[in-house]
Amino acid sequence: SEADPIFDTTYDMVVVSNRLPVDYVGGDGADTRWKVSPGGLVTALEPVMRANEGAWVGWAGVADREFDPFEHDGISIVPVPLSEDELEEYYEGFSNDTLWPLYHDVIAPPSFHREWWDAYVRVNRRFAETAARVAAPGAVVWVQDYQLQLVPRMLRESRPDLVIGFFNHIPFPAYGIYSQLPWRRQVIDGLLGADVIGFQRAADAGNFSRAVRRLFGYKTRGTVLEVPGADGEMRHVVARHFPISIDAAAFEELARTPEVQQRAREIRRSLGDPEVVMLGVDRLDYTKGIRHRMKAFGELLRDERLSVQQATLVQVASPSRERVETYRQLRDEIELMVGRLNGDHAALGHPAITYLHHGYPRQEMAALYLAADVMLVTALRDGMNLVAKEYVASRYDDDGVLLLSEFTGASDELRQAVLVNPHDIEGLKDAMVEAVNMPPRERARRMRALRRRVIENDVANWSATFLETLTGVGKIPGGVSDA
Ligand code: GDG
Repeated sequence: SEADPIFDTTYDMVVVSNRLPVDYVGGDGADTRWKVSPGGLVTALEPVMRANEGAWVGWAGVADREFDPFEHDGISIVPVPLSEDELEEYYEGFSNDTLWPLYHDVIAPPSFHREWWDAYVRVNRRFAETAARVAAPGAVVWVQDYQLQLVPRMLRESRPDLVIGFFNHIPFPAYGIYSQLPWRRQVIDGLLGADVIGFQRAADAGNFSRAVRRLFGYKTRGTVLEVPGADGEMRHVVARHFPISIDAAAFEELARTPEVQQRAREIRRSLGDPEVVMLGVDRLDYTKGIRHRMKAFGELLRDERLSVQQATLVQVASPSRERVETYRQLRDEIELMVGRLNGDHAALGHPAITYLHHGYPRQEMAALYLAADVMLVTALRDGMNLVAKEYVASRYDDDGVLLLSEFTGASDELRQAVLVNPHDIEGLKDAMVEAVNMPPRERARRMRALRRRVIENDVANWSATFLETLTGVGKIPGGVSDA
């Protein structure tokens, strides 16, 4: 494959993320088949990548396979291989069973294993080396998320000419929690290799800066951190929030198609035409508060504050991280609860809860959003929560109630939602009843305000703001000016 010219090409813009924007779906050689993965990051960065002829460095979603770089839909794809062992230790282990629970306020206990850490370092180095190989002199490299926190430092060491950004999609915890991490200094040092470190909420950036002060004693002024460089000079690193969003116009457009509207009516009919359809859409993850919302709903039925003729709950829980033990346990607990709830409260033709352990196409998601009178987002901790924004973007009819946990990043922006503390089951029950009974005028007033917010700050805005900050910093030697 040395003859492949794409190997020798370098790029002015490089995105690095654990997963590529395409998944390997089978075949070999010339017959290798790829499918665009539906993630929001792809939509966010596609236009930027096309405009800058960028390259995307990441894993193809299948272990023990190597692929040559190739072009897909105007974007250069540079696959990074992972072995089955690395998948277990770096991805399922350190990323999803150490960092994920730790960064989500230890809702589940994090596991600390030294072999997992070793694999994390090794795999981060491979990503960094691959990015360094394809980055042109002075290129902008944008590293994504908690799986790759060591990449910024590794890149800076091998390629001090690069402008390096990092965005953390999940929360950054308070120091009292973060400090449990045996490798807490290495991770922060890894991140500090970047010029700009982005977070979802101002609180996350604040937690990060405090950890930098506590562990390294570096000075911080607002969002600017003073970090010693290789030459003894101070570098300025920016750590601030850049709340991510969605392609709001695309969701609205989808929701406006006759097919989706027809499907939304069908969904309601198939549920026995109840007065109120409540909806939850989450990856099956313990951070999402799925049990809390089911418990609250079950008690409302038990107490006869709601009936199954009046209200039904649809819970889409898309399969996630099924080889991690905590996720298997959670699935069993949820499925036990669903069975009990329906056994106790459902009537023929009137389910209490319709539980769907599937992923669905975007059209079906849009139809579900349109069919839902009340959207339940009860996460115990969530970096942003895009589902909340997708629901709002789909409701071009200015109807529907968003019930939203205070522990989501989205709640910083979506103040007109019915805000809840999901740990407070009584409060959650009251909020659900309030949402069910909300008068149409108030629903419309709130939804209009929510929509304004989501449409104004869409995902194009997010990436533009981040990249402007990054290139602004990179162009001034030594970082941002003191002015
Ligand atoms: C992480 C952070 C942050 C879900 N099921 C299906 C499906 N989805 C889509 C949703 C939404 C996305 O997946 C989930 O995004 P969330 O933001 O809700 O949550 P995480 O997956 O935990 O994402 C989170 C995000 O990164 C971005 O920075 O907001 O806080 O945890 O877009 O619609 N999509 C389809 N079928 C499904 O069954 N098509």
